[in-house]
Amino acid sequence: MKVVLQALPAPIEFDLAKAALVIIDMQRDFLEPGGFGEALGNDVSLLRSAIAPCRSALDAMRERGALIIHTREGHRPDLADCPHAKWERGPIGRRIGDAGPMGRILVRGEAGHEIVPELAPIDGEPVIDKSGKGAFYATDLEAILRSRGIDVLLVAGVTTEVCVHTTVREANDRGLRCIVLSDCCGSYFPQFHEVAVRMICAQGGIFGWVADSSQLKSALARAASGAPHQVCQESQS
Ligand code: TIU
Repeated sequence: MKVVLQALPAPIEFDLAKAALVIIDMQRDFLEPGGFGEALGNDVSLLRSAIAPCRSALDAMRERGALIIHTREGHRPDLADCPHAKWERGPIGRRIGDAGPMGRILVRGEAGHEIVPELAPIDGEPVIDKSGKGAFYATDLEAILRSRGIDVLLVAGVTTEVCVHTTVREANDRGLRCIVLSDCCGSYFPQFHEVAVRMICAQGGIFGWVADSSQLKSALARAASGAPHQVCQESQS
């Protein structure tokens, strides 16, 4: 199915069969008190506004049978994959691997490592466990995308300027077209979110395109109905 999305800096057309929704690190460790995000001194409530738009994009893509991929940032229980330079930057007593109210911070298998219930993966949706900020670093994400013939990523998740940006930059360098769904992303620093989103689509779309969940839903509905595509570029706040 051909989809035309009214994105910035320009509308983008793609085949839904070659597109995947990638939801980055919507984990309790980042979104709930007591996890890694809070240990770093952040107000984790700032990320929660991304949950409902993410769910809406997720439902729309699931309904149409599109590929959904979830990622989680975290480490092996023995921390063998956690570089010392990453570990030592946390506050003493609340570092990666330390015990917290949601289990050991940023460790696979612990409660804090799970994706928030609203966005929980369902059977058949690949979950990529990553130790870095980018979802391509030391993972099989690229192999999964190539084997399914994916050339467009719709990207959501947290945080906009850290794991979303890193992943989009990695994907862009691999020749994938990335569309960041701005309302489905969030940051502990609202000003960083705004600037990070603008950076992606500046300079004619230096790393990719930006749209939001309602533009995605309209584009999918329009494509499914066979209605003619809108050619005008809608303004976006
Ligand atoms: N701290 C912060 O903004 N982000 C991270 O540590 N990881 C992700 O963005 N997932």
